[in-house]
Parts: sequence; C-alpha cells; structure tokens
Amino acid sequence: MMKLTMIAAALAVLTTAGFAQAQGMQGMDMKDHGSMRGMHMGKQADADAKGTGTVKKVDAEKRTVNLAHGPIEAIGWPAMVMDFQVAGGVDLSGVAAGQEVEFSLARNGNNYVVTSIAPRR
Ligand SMILES: [Cu+2]
Repeated sequence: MMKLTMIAAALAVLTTAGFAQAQGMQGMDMKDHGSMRGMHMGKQADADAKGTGTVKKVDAEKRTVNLAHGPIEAIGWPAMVMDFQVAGGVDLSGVAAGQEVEFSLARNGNNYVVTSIAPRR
C-alpha cells in the first residue's frame, strides 16, 4: 500500500514536469505579454483559425501586424494584443492601423502566421 502511494506520487511529479516542459517548448513568441504564453497552448488546430480584432500597427517591410484580437475559439486563445508574422502573398496594402479586421491564422512551427486579413464588413 505504501509502495503504491509512493509510485503514484512519483508518477504525478514526472507527469507535471513533462507537462511544464512541453508548455515551455511550445511557447509562442509573445513579445508584449510573456505571461500569457501558456494560455496559447490550450488547444492546437491544424486548419486555419479565424479571428477578429483591431489593427494596432502594420509593418509592410517586415510583414508583421500588431493586432488586438478577440478570443480565438479554435485554438483556445484569450483576447490579447500581439504581433503576427504575415504569410507571403497576403496583400497588406489595404490594411491600416485602427481598422477592424477579420483574419485567419495557420500554424507554422511554434507560431501562427496570418494567412488572410481584411476589413470587417
Ligand atoms: Cu495572442
């Protein structure tokens, strides 16, 4: 009985450590709010995840956008402000700070990239 309890305790420790490590390794590049990293990893979707938000900043040269996005159900993200890399081929010429947008994200390694972005109608 004592032995079983100890094995169970050891397993619990191992499982917790493994989980923490997995979370760390999958951490997204969240420049503005590192504390939210873990929250991004609740779910993973291979299909594009759709979201809505407000454009804070566009850098056409670096091909990044900073979005204040709402919760993204498909991948379990809470609402937040963050930078995204924009996939090649996505036209950013019509995207400007202050716009309300709809966008799609696709998983790319440990990050998500914007695969479409357009003003909300
Ligand atoms: Cu985010």
